[in-house]
Amino acid sequence: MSPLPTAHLRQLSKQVGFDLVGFARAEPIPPDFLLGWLEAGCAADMDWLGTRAAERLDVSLLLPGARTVIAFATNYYRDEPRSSGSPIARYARGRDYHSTLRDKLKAFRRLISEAYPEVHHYGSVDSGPLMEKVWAARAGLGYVGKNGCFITEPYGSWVLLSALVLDAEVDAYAGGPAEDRCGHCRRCIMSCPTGALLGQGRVDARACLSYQTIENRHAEVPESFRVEMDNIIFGCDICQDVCPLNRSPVFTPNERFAPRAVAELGVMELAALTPEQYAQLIPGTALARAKYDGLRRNAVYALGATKQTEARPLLERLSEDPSEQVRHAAQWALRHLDA
Ligand code: B12
Ligand code: SF4
Ligand code: SF4
Repeated sequence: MSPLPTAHLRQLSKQVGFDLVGFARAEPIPPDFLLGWLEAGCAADMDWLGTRAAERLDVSLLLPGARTVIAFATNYYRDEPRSSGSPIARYARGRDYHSTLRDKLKAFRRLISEAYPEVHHYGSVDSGPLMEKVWAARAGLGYVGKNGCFITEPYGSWVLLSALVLDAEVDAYAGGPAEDRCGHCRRCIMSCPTGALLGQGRVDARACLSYQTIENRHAEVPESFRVEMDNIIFGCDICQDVCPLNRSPVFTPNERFAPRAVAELGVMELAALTPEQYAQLIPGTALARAKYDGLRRNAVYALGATKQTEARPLLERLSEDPSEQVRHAAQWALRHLDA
């Protein structure tokens, strides 16, 4: 089979609405980045990152005969005043990005199958066993900054990634990651409230508020981290907000990233969320991952962290909530108000 023309693939990528696309050879990934990180315990309890490590490191285990990985980046930056003070990280304020990216990838795969029916492909968005930052770097879309995020020239780090593995060659491959533009800057490392950034783009998930507010649904958030949850309820953008390479964000016209009504709520309103409001506001957004009690628990921590005395009546009510995690969080927040 002759190599697929990248000019045509770029055109198809644009047609389905990806903002950046690049091409990398499907070579195995040196294991140290992932295995060293897992061995150091940086994955916290996200065991799923280790269980499919072999596939993450070698895409030919996902698609026999893999030759090429196409990496895509999608800009999600929106800055509507009504959501500017939201305690929800930017990427999660609109429709669930998984479905937005999955739809684009599905459309791209359909076009590839029509144009090149003999080519097989394996696609993944976020939760699949693909190291998306590594592929985006190899495909020349940017590089991994000291804040652990993938930084592109046109959009900074306000991009979401996805990737597609093909069992065909393409006619041109990128020469590797873009030039590292961090230089001597350490702003993100100094600004991370919980010391989660270890240098060289390594993130200790155990200490990252993004992990604690989204993935840590079973255990309590350690007290030394709770006190840093100032206006942080789902995800954390601090190490991106302080980055000088994010100073000129590009506003995406993609309506699916437009903030939904939930992004207009403050911490107190989220702590007081009723099951009816939850059912009305949360389904279809990424916030559903934290579940009803997880979201309220986080909001309650945030009320305690900022010692909001006007929240006392609400916290007293929540200290008798049927959910153990909300109850414990409210009892802690009340103690913290008085400390
Ligand atoms: C697990 C995970 C998390 C964990 C751990 C974070 C981490 N940095 O590992 C937690 C829950 C903390 C998290 C948080 C966030 N996440 Co997250 N997360 C992932 C996930 C599922 C896997 C990441 C992973 O494999 N980590 C293991 C480490 C060892 O690998 P790595 O992250 O790729 O980093 C190493 C390599 O890239 C290597 N490297 C760097 N350059 C190069 C070049 C080459 C050639 C090679 C070989 C290697 C290499 O060095 C890095 C450090 O060792 C990816 C989706 C995916 N399938 O990839 C999303 C992903 C990384 N997350 C994403 C997002 C948006 C976030 C948040 C911004 C959300 C938020 N606002 O709260 C935060 C950012 C926190 C931070 N500062 O990084 C986006 C990143 C977008 C971007 N522009 O970078 C991704 C890609 C999801 C997506 N589909 O878009 N996340
Ligand atoms: S997302 Fe927040 S807690 Fe995590 S590394 Fe960045 S600044 Fe630190
Ligand atoms: S804040 Fe500075 S060190 Fe951190 S990612 Fe941005 S440029 Fe790099």
